[in-house]
Amino acid sequence: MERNLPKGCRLLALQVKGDQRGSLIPLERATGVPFDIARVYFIYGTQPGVSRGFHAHYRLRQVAVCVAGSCTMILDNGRDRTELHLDQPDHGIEIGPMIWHEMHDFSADCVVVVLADGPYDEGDYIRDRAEFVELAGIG
Ligand code: T46
Repeated sequence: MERNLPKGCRLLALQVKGDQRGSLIPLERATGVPFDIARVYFIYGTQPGVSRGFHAHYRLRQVAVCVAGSCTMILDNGRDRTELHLDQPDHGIEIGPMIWHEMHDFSADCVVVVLADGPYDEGDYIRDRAEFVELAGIG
């Protein structure tokens, strides 16, 4: 399932613990999360036609998992943009530092769970794309 993603980003195949009752996916270092999880947040109830993100982080590492519905994730290192359709709860997307990311095409039932390796810090966000491109050293 490896795709041509920007450096610092990866598709993670999450281990499904299934039995006759259904499926369960544990998320921790031992099952492939590439950092110690410091924070978890959910994105849901985003209206179709609304987009989110449009920023990069200086230091934060994250893994996003679309656990219900679907959306599109754009990963962009300032030069190359990769578009991923997220609709599988057993696929995680690692989003490294200095990756501009956007989310589009939310289905009404979309729920994205995001794991982060640090606390919420508005100072870690780069929300201006021109500044991001300059900092990424690509523009
Ligand atoms: C990211 C993408 C994938 C908090 O108070 N604590 C938190 O941990 C987070 C993530 C957000 N917030 C507040 C800040 C805003 O007032 O929640 C509000 C919505 O956050 P934001 O506009 O940043 O949401 P998105 O969907 O554009 O971005 C989020 C994350 O913020 C971001 O780190 O990588 O999802």
